[in-house]
Amino acid sequence: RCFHETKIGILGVPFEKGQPKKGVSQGPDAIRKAKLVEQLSAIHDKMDIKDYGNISYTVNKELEASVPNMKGYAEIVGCTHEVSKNVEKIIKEGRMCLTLGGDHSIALATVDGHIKAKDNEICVLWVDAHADCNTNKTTPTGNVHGMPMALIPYELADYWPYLPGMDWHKPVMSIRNVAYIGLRSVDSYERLIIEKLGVTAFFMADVENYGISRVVEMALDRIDPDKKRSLHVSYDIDALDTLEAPSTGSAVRGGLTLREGIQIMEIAHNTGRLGAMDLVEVNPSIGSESDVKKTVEAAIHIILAAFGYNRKGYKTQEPLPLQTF
Ligand code: 4U7
Ligand code: MN
Ligand code: MN
Ligand code: MN
Repeated sequence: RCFHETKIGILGVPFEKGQPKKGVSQGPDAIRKAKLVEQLSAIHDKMDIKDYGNISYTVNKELEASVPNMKGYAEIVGCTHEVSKNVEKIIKEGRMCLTLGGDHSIALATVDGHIKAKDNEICVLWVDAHADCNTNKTTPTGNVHGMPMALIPYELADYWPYLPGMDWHKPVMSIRNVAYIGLRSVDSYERLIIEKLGVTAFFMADVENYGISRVVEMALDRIDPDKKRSLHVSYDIDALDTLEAPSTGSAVRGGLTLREGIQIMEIAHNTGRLGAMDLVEVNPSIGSESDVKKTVEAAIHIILAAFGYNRKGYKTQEPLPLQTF
């Protein structure tokens, strides 16, 4: 076997204030406990994995309720600033950054950190049942895990009020470098945004029509036509069908199979340009013990595929050992 070194930094973000359900903050530790690092290490013998542990942050209570329709605002500001700094640092240390959530609000910060580390030369695949592009004026719930995608691109910056405490956050990337895969639960204002801005979006019907491999190839072609950007995959486990990933807070039936979910990351890996990945919204407090086990195992399969696990087995350069009996 001849492999280049694979350098990964793991960052746990036990954050759950971007949505109302308890338990999603236990996602990172549940995934670690199912032997994530051990299984990543077994992919090949040049895996270099550093676990940076779970993030801690402080909250400025004065920010609470300073923006209408954004629940948990002060906590969001405190956590995301810390996440952005850590992701930037990990990537600048030469590692691909694997962020374990936590709810999806944290992705506004993982993308920000990636942008800062790579001078804005990134593109984003958003794998999700939902479009997560509500602003505080369009949100039906006030839950910030439904908003990160509206905070990331500059095309939507003017639709926000001033966000106190978020001055570090720079919406400098274009929505043209973002694609969705797996959509099937999109609010009407989100649909308006997608259509008005011409966002590259592959809904479940597209997965059925083209097959997942063509969908991913088309998405990558659109968001990085010159094949030179660092790829960020923000993977909400609810992109998978509820049968595959029941332990998550906003499950929607009719989703991706685990096989499709794995293939997305195999293709992402094969680009050679994966720079960062988020795996979010695994909630070990939802469902039965076997539901949780199933969901965590699905998350691990998806992560392993991202970092080179090959379902075909690996090529060897050694001849078969001679049988001497
Ligand atoms: B997730 C929702 F209204 N769109 O904004 C909202 F349906 O990160 C759901 O994808 C958001 O899980 C789901 O609250 C956010 C709702
Ligand atoms: Mn979702
Ligand atoms: Mn999401
Ligand atoms: Mn979700």
